[in-house]
Amino acid sequence: MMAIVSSSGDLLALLTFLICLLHHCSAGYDVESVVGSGNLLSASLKLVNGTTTFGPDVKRLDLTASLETDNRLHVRITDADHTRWEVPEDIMPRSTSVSKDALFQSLGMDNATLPSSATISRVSSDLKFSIHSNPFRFTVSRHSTGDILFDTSATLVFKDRYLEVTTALPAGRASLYGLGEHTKRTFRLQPNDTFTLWNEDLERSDLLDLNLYGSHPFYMDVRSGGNAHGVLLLNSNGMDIVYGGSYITYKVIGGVLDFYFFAGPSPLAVVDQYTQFIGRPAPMPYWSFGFHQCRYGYKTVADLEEVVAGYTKAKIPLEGIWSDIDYMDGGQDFTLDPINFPANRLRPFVDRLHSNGQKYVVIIDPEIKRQATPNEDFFLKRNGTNVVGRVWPGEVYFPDFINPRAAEYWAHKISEFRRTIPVDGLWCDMNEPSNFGAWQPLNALDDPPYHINNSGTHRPLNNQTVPVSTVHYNNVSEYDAHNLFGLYEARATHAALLKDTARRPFVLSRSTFPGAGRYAAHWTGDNSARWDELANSINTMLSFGIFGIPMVGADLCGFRGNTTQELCSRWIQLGAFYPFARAHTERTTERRELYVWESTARSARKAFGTRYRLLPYIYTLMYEAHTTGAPIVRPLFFSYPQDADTYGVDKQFLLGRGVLVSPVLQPGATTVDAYFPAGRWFSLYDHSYPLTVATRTGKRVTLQAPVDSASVHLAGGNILPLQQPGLTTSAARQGEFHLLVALAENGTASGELFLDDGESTEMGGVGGNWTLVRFSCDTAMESKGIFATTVSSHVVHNSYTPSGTSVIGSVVFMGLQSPAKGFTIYVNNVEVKAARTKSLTSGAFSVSGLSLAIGKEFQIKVVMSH
Ligand code: MIG
Repeated sequence: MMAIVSSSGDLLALLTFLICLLHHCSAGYDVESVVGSGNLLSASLKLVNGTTTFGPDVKRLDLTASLETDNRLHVRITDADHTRWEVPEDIMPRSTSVSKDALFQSLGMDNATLPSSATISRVSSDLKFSIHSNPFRFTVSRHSTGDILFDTSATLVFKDRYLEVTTALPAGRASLYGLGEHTKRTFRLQPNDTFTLWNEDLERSDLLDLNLYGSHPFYMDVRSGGNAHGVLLLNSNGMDIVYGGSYITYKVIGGVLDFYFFAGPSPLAVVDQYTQFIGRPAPMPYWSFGFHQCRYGYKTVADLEEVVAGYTKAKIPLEGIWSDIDYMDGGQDFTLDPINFPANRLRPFVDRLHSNGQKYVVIIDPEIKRQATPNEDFFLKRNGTNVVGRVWPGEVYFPDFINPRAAEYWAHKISEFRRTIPVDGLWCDMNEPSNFGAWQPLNALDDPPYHINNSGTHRPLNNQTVPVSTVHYNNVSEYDAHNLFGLYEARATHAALLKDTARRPFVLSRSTFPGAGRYAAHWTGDNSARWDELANSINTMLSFGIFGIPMVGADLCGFRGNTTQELCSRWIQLGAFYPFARAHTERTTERRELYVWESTARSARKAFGTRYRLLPYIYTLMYEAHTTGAPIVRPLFFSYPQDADTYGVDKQFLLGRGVLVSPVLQPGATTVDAYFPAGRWFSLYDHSYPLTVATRTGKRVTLQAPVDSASVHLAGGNILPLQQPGLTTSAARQGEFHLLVALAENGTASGELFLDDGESTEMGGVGGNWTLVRFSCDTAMESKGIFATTVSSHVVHNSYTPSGTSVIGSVVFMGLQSPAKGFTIYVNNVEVKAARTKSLTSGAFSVSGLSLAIGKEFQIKVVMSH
């Protein structure tokens, strides 16, 4: 159904004309014709108000708008007469855009007779698109509330290498998150900032708001009241996004205006819809959730051995030891330093690691030493010859990962290397791509008319990378595809590992773009050992959760510069809750492996003890991320969207739905000011039940900060599956399970446990061996003064055979009616006299001595008499 928007077009045109007189409007367009039906609309736009700044205007534009699903609206504006660069379908599959002609044909309509303003919507969708004329502009609104989500101004600029569009925001009613990659002072975007997107290696990531390694033109907008939506501009060209509080202006130097709107309305629904489109996060192997140690400057195999032994001796968990470029021969990929890392020394070391349940990961860089390149034609080219860069090995060529033959070569090299050293994962560094050399401009591409705010100084695009006049496979220019380089390399590396190992790959990538989460984890790059960096790491981590890359972390204790024991201890305490937990340092820094100081060792044992206890829960969150896009670590508003006071909280975060982490982020602090949304909160450590926030709006509380751990609280209503900690994840997986049940006010709680072997290529899915169990808990009054609390398991899927032998040995309940005079325990309605019961702190109670097979449904009933 198509409805005409009854706007007084003439009045609008007059107004725009007057505004233009005042503001020197740049180009604008008129709507010439519109055609559409139900969920599809197409319009022709004609230039009415041209300018010459940044080049001539495109005269005629085509717009298509389509409700691709109930939750996704696609609006694409491009040159009507010439094809333009767009993010390739092979890396970002999507339903093909409908051409206007096809639409006309299918409707059997004649373009000239159509109205000039229209709306598309459908009953089942909360999104509504309206096109307005003349001048042309469009709005996206939310049916159910009438809220206008996107509202473009009449100024639309569309030139070959400069596109500009502005949308209005209700200032003060819209909280925005996303638009990366930058190190930001707050997670919520601050107005009057420009977010530049151009993948870059600045050699440090500790400067605020500068464009870093990846580009994510995606934001989530949470409106007061709690409705959220997402907006993606699917465009890989360089851009400045100006956020003014009451507006956003996109200034893009190429491609098309290709917007996707995700309806939400919950924040979790937004990431679900977004990752459904860009691709779900890759499942990460179980082991990757262990703790990792790395350093730029482990110069010999003996260095690695010493570090591994140091961790064992200090009884601190160590899952993986990593090699930076030190292992390479002259900085070359797939080679070994013959003196310090000879195969006959490194291989036995790696074999020993493996037999000890530990892992080895190495760095690779996306360039090949010039003299060592194969005689094949898949390198980046400029002016007909291979681009000669300068990176670690000296003069290098860059494989063009857009070319399938480069990906094949990569797979071959990786496989060959793994025959010598069976590395467990690969770490893709320098894939912006980074380059130390400088370039002379070759053609106009090298100097575009509009200079984005690269590095905060409008630095040329060619700085520290390959020149944008470089040509890729299929004649694609680096100017257009630059921001995709890391994504393509991550894909090639993931495919190579998958093929060689037939196991779930682990790839860590520095450079990312929407969709990179399908292949890789991410770390925040070259941060610094400073307190502000510790705090800012939360902002980047939360942002990447929204970007569909939930496996993310910052280098614990900081990469650049020396640390202090206090900072490093606090960093361990926070970093133990990063989805990806790795300590890594720069080569000139003093050694700071976590066992070096007694204070950091103590923090590490405590914090990683908690992390490893939580592994079954964290891994279940990985499954949730893989199937629904839900970030592993989330901002508070994901669970409490109605509570506007959570919108600005970024000194705390949630692990999953209900584990609230409140770390120390300041030197000398003995307390933490923490925000608690409404509900009941229990200490994860001692099961105490410190507070009920009864108000609808939550409460600020000053917590005593233990010296060796972050404060962690569990929200009433949650059930966590736990195991005993161990020095490796495989050791921790051997023991029995425990359930931690935190009852909500009304006596209910729920949770999940996902199990598989931790390394099969699929996580869940048809034909895989996996088990998913849902736990739920209820409380009812049996008779006067007698309450029964019952935990039931529901086996959703059960094809992972060890689920028959894995057992739940104990259950801890928190938030029971207290104090109870006596307890009687029933398992599947039979009283279990052998069960040991114990009252913990007030209202907490444990039942142990159980042996409940995970793969079998059960019911545990605790009857309390008062
Ligand atoms: O220019 O391989 O971000 O983690 O240690 C430095 C050396 C290149 C940058 C990475 C960092 C790594 C370092 N690399």
